[in-house]
Amino acid sequence: MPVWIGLGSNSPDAPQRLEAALAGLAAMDGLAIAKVSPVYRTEPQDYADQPFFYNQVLEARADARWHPVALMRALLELEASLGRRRSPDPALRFGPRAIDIDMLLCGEGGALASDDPVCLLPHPRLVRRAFWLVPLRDIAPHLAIQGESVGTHLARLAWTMEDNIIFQEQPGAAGSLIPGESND
Ligand code: PH2
Ligand code: MG
Ligand code: MG
Repeated sequence: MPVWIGLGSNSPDAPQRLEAALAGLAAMDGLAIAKVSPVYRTEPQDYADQPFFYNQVLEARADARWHPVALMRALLELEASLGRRRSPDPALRFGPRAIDIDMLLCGEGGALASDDPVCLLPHPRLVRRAFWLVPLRDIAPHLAIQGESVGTHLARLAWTMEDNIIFQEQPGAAGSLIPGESND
């Protein structure tokens, strides 16, 4: 089963954190990394007052023993082992993070849908984040997300790129969070 995973960090050693996450994923049994996007620097979204992030997307093949929910739990464990500490303060849900490993899409063509509360697929905020869609387009432009191409989703967002730095205007009320959605 193909799976597309997003990495993010805005700690001072972010590039090393992304490398450690890639190495950790490569070392997982039954998971083979197939493609890796460039690393982008990206303007923080959803919580503006924090350093710019480094983001990257990769494509992996998970063998049959990996149910998406089990894979999601393994990704959360890998995050924790790489120094991720979750703040109990809900205001910091989108705040600074040492390492974030997010499952973005799963299944052939990214078509697997899941409403499992620990593993919503497609990732509920994927289509409004240029910091995921730009690197995803680099490695998998053919994917359809909810029936539309990565490029079509990107064309709806107010974003620009300069020297591999992605800027995006914070969406207004229309782009605000759906209460209850998750996969942080
Ligand atoms: N992750 C968030 C919140 N905001 N902004 C950028 N640019 N990159 C991220 O990875 C990111 C974010 C919550 O996971
Ligand atoms: Mg996350
Ligand atoms: Mg995230």
